Amino acid sequence: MIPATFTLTETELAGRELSAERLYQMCRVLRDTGFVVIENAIAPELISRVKLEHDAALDNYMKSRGGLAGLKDKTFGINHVGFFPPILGAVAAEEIVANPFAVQIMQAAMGDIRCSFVHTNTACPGSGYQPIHRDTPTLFGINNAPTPMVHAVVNIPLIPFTLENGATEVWPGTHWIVDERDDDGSHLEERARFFPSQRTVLPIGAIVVRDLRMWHRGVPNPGTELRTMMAIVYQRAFVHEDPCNIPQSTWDAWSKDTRKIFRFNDVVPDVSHTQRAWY
Ligand SMILES: O=C(O)CCC(=O)C(=O)O
Repeated sequence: MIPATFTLTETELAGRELSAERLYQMCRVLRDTGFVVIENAIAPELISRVKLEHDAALDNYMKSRGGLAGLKDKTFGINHVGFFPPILGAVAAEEIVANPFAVQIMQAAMGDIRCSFVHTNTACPGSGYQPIHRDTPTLFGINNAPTPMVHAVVNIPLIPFTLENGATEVWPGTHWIVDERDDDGSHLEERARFFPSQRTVLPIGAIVVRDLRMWHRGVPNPGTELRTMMAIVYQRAFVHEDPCNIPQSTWDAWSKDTRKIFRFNDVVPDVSHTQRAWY
């Protein structure tokens, strides 16, 4: 188990809420290391439904692009597929897109937040190493002083993540390293050789809240099963990113609190709901 891991108590699970003390601890771990893991935040039955629906949508998408062969040289790293699943059904469940524990942590860390996109990363069998990267540049390109966290991603594994099937590699503490521009990433590869990394070994039901600046990479999945994680990106509400649109039926099913996080997103009839695609 990775050190930055917490297990929810029965009381927290029943109340869908962290106590002030636990929230403080989790936010401190997130601030210190760049990520925090809750190992039992989501019911495994819901993850099974998300996986079924997601994999069917991913399969359609990949077929429409000629499969892995058609995506060759277009993905970020060999056989690493980035996909925007339709925000419908189990994928759109509030436990997934506005997980109460993740939201509590992110709101404590960043104040008012919005969600710009709902995405997944799949390390397909035969995947290679991605370049070490951050998912966002530093705010305003400021490279001589770290700012507080502005963007966070919530990762949710759809199968257990193991050392054997391609658990993401992360470099704790690197969200604070902002002394050089890293537009081309090459100095991250060089510096990471001298910096300890961890693999995000995770059970089903886990969530990871990660500062988007943290160095990380997708790694080989030599197995036979797709290794997918949801990657849902949130940011401080004053930061504009092009938001994904939301199908009306999904919007109608959401609570006031979830709608607040998606209030900058257009709501469209279900038939007009289009997710973006990298290719
Ligand atoms: O899938 C992973 O383990 C990491 C993916 C990733 O970091 C990316 O595609 O930007």
